[in-house]
Amino acid sequence: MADLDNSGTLTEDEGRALIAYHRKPKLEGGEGWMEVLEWSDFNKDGRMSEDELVSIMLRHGWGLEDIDNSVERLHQFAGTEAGMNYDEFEGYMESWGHKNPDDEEDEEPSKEDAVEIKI
Ligand SMILES: [Ca+2]
Repeated sequence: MADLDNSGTLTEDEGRALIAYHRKPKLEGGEGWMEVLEWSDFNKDGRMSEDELVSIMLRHGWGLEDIDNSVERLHQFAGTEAGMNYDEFEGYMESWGHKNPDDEEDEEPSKEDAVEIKI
């Protein structure tokens, strides 16, 4: 994953990028899916690859069995060998029964507004 130019070795820049990737603050949960995809997207190609999925899951404490299942599912949704684009990632997340927190946030203010009107 870190070998961005597929040269078989890590350049200094690639090494630094890998270290930076692993030092990034973890996601706390509740992030929108676009943010999750961007967090994982090491090579910034707009897609979550198998390596990137494994990395983000390891980093967030998932077990190997969960990671295996997720990788298998990634391959069902990924449109290319480079991984899932946002639309595919959305389908992947929905297939686990997850809802995008970004969508829920859009709905919540309207409920609060309704309460305010009653008062
Ligand atoms: Ca990527």
